[in-house]
Amino acid sequence: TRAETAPGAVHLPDWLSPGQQRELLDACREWARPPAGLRTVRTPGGGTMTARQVCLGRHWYPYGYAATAVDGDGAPVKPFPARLDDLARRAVTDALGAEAVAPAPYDIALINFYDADARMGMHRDADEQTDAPVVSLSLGDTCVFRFGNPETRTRPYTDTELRSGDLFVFGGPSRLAYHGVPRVHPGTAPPELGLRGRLNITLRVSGF
Ligand code: MD5
Ligand code: FE
Repeated sequence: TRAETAPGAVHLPDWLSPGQQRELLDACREWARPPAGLRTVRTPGGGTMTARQVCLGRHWYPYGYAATAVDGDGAPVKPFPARLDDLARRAVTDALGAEAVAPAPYDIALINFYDADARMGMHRDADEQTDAPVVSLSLGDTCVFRFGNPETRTRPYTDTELRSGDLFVFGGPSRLAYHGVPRVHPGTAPPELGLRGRLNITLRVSGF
């Protein structure tokens, strides 16, 4: 059941099969290993993000991209696998139609890991230099995803539950909307996946 939360913001529940979820989770576990593995993101104000992160293609740090893990161990960032570009193109086609697929290849993945207490404050993703849709894939525990508006960090917003296997695509006028993850529901992951917590994989076109 396709749901258009706002123009260009499309939720496709259960888009990944259990086998695809398993494969992606196994890959994430490999990507999370050092060098340039999972790390805690430090914010310029001296704080830390509660969701931990691993990057492929380019390393995101507040607020830019680098080829090495600049706020991690400094190692070269792992390459962005071509199959994730294929996956992103299929995702955008299914959610928004073939005409919404960017000409440039998807080249960055940000993988966020949320334990039971992790949150993501309201923010916009504006460090990319294209308006190609962002593809978001969820694994593990269910979360509350808060979709806001392009103008303000505050209401109006729409809260949606994202579950393991769900796809969300943010394109068009929703590409620069404020959004966040106010809570995770611990223990709600499909038992057979064997994941405690939540993983979110975003696929992006850098435009660099
Ligand atoms: C998450 N991740 O669940 C979310 C899902 C991030 C992040 O927010 O920056 O890694 S991606 C949600 C997203 C991306 C791009 C645009 C919009 C939402 N949007 O316009 O609402 O960990
Ligand atoms: Fe974001």
